[in-house]
Amino acid sequence: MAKYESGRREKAMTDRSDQQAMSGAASLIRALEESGVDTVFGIPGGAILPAYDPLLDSTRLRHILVRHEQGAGHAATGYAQATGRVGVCMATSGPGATNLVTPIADAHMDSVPLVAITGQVASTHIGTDAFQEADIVGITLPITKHSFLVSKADEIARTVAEAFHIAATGRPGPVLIDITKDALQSATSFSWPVELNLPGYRPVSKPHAKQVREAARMLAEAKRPVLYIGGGVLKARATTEFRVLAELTEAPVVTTLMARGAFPDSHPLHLGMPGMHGTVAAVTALQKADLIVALGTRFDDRVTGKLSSFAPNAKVVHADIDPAEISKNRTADVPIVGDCREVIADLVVAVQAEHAAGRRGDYAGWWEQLNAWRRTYPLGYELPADGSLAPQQVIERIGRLSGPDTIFTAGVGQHQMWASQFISYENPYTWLNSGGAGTMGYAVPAAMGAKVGMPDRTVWAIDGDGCFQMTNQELATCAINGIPIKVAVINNGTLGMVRQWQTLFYGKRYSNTDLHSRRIPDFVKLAEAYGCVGLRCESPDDLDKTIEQAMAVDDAPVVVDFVVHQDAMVWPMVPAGVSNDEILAAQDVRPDFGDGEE
Ligand SMILES: Cc1ncc(C[n+]2csc(CCOP(=O)(O)OP(=O)(O)O)c2C)c(N)n1
Repeated sequence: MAKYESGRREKAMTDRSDQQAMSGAASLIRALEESGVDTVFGIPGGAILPAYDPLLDSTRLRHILVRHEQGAGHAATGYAQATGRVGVCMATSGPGATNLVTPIADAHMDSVPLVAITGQVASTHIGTDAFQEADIVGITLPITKHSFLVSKADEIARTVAEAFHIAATGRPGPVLIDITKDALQSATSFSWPVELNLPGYRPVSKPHAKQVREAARMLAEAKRPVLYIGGGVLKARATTEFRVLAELTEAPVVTTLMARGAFPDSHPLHLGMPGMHGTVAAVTALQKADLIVALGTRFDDRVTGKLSSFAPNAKVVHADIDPAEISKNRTADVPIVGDCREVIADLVVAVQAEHAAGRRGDYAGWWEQLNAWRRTYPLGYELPADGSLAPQQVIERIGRLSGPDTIFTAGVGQHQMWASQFISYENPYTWLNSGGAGTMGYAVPAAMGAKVGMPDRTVWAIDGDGCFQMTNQELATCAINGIPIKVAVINNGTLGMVRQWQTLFYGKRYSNTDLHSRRIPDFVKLAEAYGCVGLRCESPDDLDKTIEQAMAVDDAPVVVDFVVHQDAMVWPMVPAGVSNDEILAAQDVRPDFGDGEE
């Protein structure tokens, strides 16, 4: 049994008192306070109502009343991704709880620490199809790291402590606490700290030294290595250690969609993002590598393309905190289970030992090749011939004008890929997106959560006109609660990414992708209706001026309707299910790798 240490240990200890009598609901609020929570996003309703009463008296918890539970969930994950702390959301039973399903699934796919608290009908009513009954534990079982159904007041505080411990340790993830109404209403006695009772939950953090030494030896022997890093490097807060490793080895680095910002984009060792819309240099480096050192990443299908043809000549070192990831998709020659920060720190020492023994990798020829690919196939885009706005240009200028400390969130679609490609991420935790689930509607609530967690930072949501229409009701939450986010709606009037696939793979038959959102709704009026500043930009001549106007507003949320050209496409591209060897740098442009495969 482990003793739970809260994020605010000192506070918890000074406030500690033995065995206070209170309701289960009050014990929930106290346990959240003692766990270091400062913000809860949620909406009340019948089953969770007892918890909202003591919440009113809490001076340590800020509850932000959202407009839809999905907004609460994504706000909590945005908060968590920006701050590194556990995000918390709360909903009532039945439809309140099921509205949390998408953000819980999203957090599960992207390993985000989240505690979702739901009210449940009284324990005597469970299984009777009672009003607003839903088996949310059952529904979310496959998409949570762990879930609890609590039907006794005495178990609430310990469950909260366990939930935070599970969400934040090992591979982070969402934990559900479903509490019956009678448990919230019953009397209990509260004491803190509590003993955790989690038999069998012991995530391995310390890597095996022999495996780490083997990885260092392989790095010294390799001719064409690649350091392939994923979101795990950010989750482990290992970016400083990683930079040391990269500069020590001088091996090229690729950062997945979930790892953007983990290594500065401007760094000469950085080749950019791999995968379906990765740079030619990053995709091809992995493809032609003789050694891939994969750190906190999971060989996702969007990275590997057709798995059987992925990096055919590479040996693989794979380090991950979750043993289930190792050799899941690609067999690891050297498996390392451990926390990325510890793995990388140990790897630095092992590589130094190799160097001291005169064994240092010689990658000069490799870099010559990589630099040639970088030079020949840089990321780029064409400006529309009709003088209208290029979406890539809008996103690039927002990135340039807002500076390296700005936090960006994105929806899902073309704008998400362009935001990953054309904004230069120099610092960790500045890029938040829904990578694994690809959840449209993530950007606005996640930006809200990020801004609440990091109030001194500028937060831009780069959103599509489709995504924006899924969760923009949280603008009301932002306006009322003084959360001045900035939203760039990249308005191409269509479900752009789907349209791109229709253009390329369905003979330009545009079935149900036209949103008509240049006409309806009027995003400027919508913004104003929600108490935000609304701006519109339709011409490149007004671009910088409009962004600066949006930047100048710091006391209200701002929405900018950027009316952009409809036909822009995301390049490079590896079509789904195809080998990464088939990457297209642009439409009909197949790179020449000098190996006769043109
Ligand atoms: C909730 C949800 N529904 C459907 C999809 C499928 N999908 C992926 S991208 C996309 C289009 C997004 O359109 P928009 O927000 O306008 O962004 P754009 O691609 O035009 O930049 C759709 C429908 C999804 N990812 N998520």
